[in-house]
Amino acid sequence: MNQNQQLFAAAQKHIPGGVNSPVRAFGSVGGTPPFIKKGEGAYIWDADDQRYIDYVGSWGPLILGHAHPDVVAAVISTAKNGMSFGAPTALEVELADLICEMLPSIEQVRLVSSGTEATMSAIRLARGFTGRDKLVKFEGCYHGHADSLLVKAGSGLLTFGNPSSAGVPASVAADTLVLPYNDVAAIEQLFAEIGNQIAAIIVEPIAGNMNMVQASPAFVQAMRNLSTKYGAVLIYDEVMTGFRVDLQCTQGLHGIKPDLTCLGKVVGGGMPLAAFGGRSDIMAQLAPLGPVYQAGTLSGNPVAVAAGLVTLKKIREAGFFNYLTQQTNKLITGLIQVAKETNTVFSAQSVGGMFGFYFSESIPESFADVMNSDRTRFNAFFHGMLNKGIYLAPSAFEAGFVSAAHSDEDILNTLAAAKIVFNEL
Ligand code: HOZ
Repeated sequence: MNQNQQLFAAAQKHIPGGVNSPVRAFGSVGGTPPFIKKGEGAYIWDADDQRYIDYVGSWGPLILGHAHPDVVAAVISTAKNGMSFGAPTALEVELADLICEMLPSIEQVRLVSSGTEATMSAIRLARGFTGRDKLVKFEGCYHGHADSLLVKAGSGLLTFGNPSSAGVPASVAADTLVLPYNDVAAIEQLFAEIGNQIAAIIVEPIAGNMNMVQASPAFVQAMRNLSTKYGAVLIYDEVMTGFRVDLQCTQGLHGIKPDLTCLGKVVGGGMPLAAFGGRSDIMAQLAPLGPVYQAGTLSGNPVAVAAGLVTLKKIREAGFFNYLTQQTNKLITGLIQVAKETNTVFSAQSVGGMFGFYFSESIPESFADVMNSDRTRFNAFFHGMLNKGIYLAPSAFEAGFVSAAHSDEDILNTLAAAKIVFNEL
């Protein structure tokens, strides 16, 4: 057994499935997950000293690459003054101000520790604000693992073939209404029937947990118009897309002002930090101002805030996003070209530093389209690439990420590996 196999076997003794988050177990692709011991720039190294070009980037946060020196320096210097206080700090005020400056829809923001906390809290807030219970979500969208959101969800639930979780009371799930993604007629019909009972629509405006699927302009506009008309809260879950697809996130690209936005991943620069925010009249319902309770010992943790602040400041530097977008484009157009040369049925797309690729003729627009792509081919491609030192998300239902540390040479090496692997499929 190599080191990765030994560690995976040892991990299973005291950690369920050997992992602390299900997709990491390689359940849908099979095999042993590499245990990562180091990351630097675009690369990670496993316990057997194998180096990989990393297109997971900790599932999105590492937009600057692994262990960026400025982020590491900020974390160390902040930690030297104390790890956590459970009391307000100047740093969190700076981060809140910066988020509100970067995202005009956010007038007030609260910091939390994970994307799950952000979405769960945003939904409670929307329910408290409207006095209504019903929640609309879309098939294949994943918004973390709070009870009311684990209904027909994506990410690990799709990986393991069960898009709804055991342990969620039927009474809780009953208030979650699930519609097909990008289906304007379905959402119009639902609002016409029960629009005045709906507290919120929550959506990944570019879905990244059923692979990457983009919302159409008509769908986005319908969600905005219907929420406004019926007094429901429109929640953009930009945990994955926030500061990843554009400096103003998906909402900037769409020209849409959601009522609430959930952020995570990039906003924490690789540390456990997330946020939710939006209209100040809605945010004013939160305790201590209002009756909707939400709290956390590690909320606004100074070390995490320091990492997030440096990351946001770096991505605002002139040319950063253009470069990131250009590198991601090179990867995606290159993959499409190599697939063509090898007669592989394949499609791919990217927005900013986020991408999706599919073993299907055309880019999926819905959960049903994603389910029609060739997952057996994905699994073979995944392992072929892993063997060649290219680390992709271990599931056909996840998006991929490029960082500013990915060089032209990294991308060319990735394409050279892909050409060999496509030929072997
Ligand atoms: N839910 C994440 C993917 N969409 C996976 C998180 C993890 O395993 O770290």
